[in-house]
Amino acid sequence: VEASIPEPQRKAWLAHQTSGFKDKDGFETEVVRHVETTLARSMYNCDEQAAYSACSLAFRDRLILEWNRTQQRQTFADSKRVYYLSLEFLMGRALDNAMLNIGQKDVAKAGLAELGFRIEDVIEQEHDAALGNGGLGRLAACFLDSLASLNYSAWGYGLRYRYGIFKQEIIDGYQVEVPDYWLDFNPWEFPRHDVTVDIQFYGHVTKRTDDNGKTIATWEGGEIVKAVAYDVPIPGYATPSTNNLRLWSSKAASGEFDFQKFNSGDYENSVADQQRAETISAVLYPNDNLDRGKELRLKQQYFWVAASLYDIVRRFKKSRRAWKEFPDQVAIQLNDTHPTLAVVELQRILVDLEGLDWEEAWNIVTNTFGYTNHTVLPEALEKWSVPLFQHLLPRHLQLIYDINLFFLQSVERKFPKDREMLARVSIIEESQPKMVRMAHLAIVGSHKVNGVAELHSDLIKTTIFKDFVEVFGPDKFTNVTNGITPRRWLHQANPRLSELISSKTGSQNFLKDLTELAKIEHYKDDKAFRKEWAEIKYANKVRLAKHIKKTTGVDVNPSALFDVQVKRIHEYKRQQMNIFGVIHRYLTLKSLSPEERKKFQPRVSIFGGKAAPGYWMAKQIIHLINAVGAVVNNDKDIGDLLKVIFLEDYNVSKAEMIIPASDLSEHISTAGTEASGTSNMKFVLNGGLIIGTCDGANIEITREIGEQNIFLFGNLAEDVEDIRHNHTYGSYTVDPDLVKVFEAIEKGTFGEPNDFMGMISAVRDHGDFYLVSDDFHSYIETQELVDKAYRDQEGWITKSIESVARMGFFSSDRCINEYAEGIWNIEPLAVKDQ
Ligand code: GLS
Repeated sequence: VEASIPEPQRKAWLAHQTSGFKDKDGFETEVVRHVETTLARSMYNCDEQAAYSACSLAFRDRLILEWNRTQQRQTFADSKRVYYLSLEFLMGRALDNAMLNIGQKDVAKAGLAELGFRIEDVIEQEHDAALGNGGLGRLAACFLDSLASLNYSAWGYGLRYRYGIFKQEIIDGYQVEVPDYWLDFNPWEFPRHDVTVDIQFYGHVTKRTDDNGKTIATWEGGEIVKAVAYDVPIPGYATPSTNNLRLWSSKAASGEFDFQKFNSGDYENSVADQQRAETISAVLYPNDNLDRGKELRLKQQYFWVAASLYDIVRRFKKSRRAWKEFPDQVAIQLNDTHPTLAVVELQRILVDLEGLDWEEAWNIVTNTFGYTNHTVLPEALEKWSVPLFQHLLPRHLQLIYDINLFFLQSVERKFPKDREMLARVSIIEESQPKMVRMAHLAIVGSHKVNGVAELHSDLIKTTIFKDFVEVFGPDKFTNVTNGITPRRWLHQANPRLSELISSKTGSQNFLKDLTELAKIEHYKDDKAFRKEWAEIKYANKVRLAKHIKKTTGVDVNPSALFDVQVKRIHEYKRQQMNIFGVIHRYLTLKSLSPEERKKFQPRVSIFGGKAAPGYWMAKQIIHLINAVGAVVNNDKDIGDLLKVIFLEDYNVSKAEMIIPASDLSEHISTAGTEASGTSNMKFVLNGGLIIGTCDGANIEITREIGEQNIFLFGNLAEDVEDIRHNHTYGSYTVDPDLVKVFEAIEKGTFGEPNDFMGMISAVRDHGDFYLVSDDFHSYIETQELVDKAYRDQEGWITKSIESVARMGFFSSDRCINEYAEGIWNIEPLAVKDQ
């Protein structure tokens, strides 16, 4: 294309392509142009929403130019690319991130001010892109930021849900779900109506033998749905590299609607096909750490995986390389088992469509894929019923049986006559009905399997995947401890802290190499530094207190200890233990004289998080938190000594406000249940301390920051099984302090006791699977240690500074480099030869 542009125009065009605006005037000109042309409004009629839209469009223009150039350079370099397949990308807001990554937030701030807007208000107009449930989806978003920032050639592939995770409203103390229609105006996506793929479902398979005696399978009939690509540019930080996130949207394959039906008067059914097709990408399943086995979910998975693989294979074929080079050009990472069908689909493409031999194809497949496991919870391990598979994807089921046959034959050779081993590792579970075990398929189809924190990676090797370690040897299994992007979780969320740090480290380089944070430890005794450190935390708490006042009407004192637990509501994460602890504190305070009470450390207990709509117990937990708040917050005896707040609709943008405002955050899962956790890293990076169990990444955080800087408590993972066994078969008594908490609830202190009996009886009558009672005493004791430590403000500030200084390890940049080296075998593309 360039060659056909006359030289003067080409030069002008190239000059235009330099990233960023020349100055604030250049930025303003673009904003005004977008208001008046793209949005067709006059500047006299430009509100904050329009300013947001125009500002986003102006930045998007810069991004897309860099995006184009990055894609050209990557194509030209023709080196290996990684494809990150994830059903969830919890991106949050894009504008602030784009401005910061391009390095022009200052320009935008000045320009917007001249146009009469505060940049904070403009940023606030953006609707979160909430295409995920929790940690797993946010991890994928952090990875995209790191991949671009480190100049890796990488694409994300996901689904463009019309409805992301629901919006949570709290009405009378109960969670109410409201649909999240977020696509009204989304300047950050580019529809590619020319990039479409036809995806087949249902139908049947016919087999014939060709002239060479080879069996040829053909998948015929069924229905076709069209996948349409939507591209989202992903800017790297302080680099021109701009990668792509491609999200697929489903459409009816046969145009708008059925004209025949329409003409014959069947108006309603004429659009039925279209609606049915569009249902596939309509909604994100709102479950975290839970598999529900619904047909539509399997349809989503195949739709997305098949479209993505078609795209990847098409790109590879353009290079005209031999098939055996595929794994040298392509690495595909399976984010959990959700995209595991990609293993089967690639085998199908190679064998059925491209005519490769089984062995050769399977070699290519297994060298291409890597699989990340994100949980050991049995209820989250995906299984699909064989009859459902047979109906929806008949050819894939045959291929799975063949993959399993060859796999089991190899196991048999290694472990002759061990029928139990065969049954345990088989991809097919011999249940009624038979089930396809997706994790087994993912392991068999990948060359590397990784967990997401050291403890978790050890646990998968000794529990759920133990047999596979024997089959494949230990080298196939590895650990890559999760990380978070310091751009969003420090620079964007906590600009003042980021600035203070850069004033001491000498540059913003720590945002590219987080280990440079170590330099601030030299200043931990510097008076002025400490003072500013504390002032920043206080200012962040004031901002959160204002939000609390605005959204709940409750006044909280910013000088109180802010104790925060924000994450999905789940029994294993034990928000119930936290609220029982709060009740215990309340009862203790009530039992004291006003004089004695004054000795207590004032606290604000802050909760936030969504419950899956069908998760009854999680909803009960939310209700109890709100019920306790309603009583405690209005108790004159208590005043500022204790407030209990439930923040509605926890999401990425709220996290950016809440996390920098915490003194203490809670990561208190039953040991061995939280694979990693990532908010633990975000809180510490923002100078908050942690109370937590020896679980997930808490353990490595402790190792990095030092035991004196974290409040650990509770039973260890290695003891959990025995304790559970004792609950069932031995003597079992509930912790006496917890008994008092239950009595208070049952007396009706917090409203109708029956509303909360599920939570109580889970502990008292149903074996206390999550060890709430076993850990309660050490939890309460450790909270007392926290109070004591917090009263020593100087000591607390030292802990806070030391912790931040030692968090370098937890950057998602480190994490992505480990994947690149140990799993994908790719190197960054130096920007100059990109
Ligand atoms: C999760 C785990 O529960 C988290 O501990 C982990 O940090 C996250 C990312 O690895 O993955 N698994 C899951 O299904 N949802 C998660 O958030």
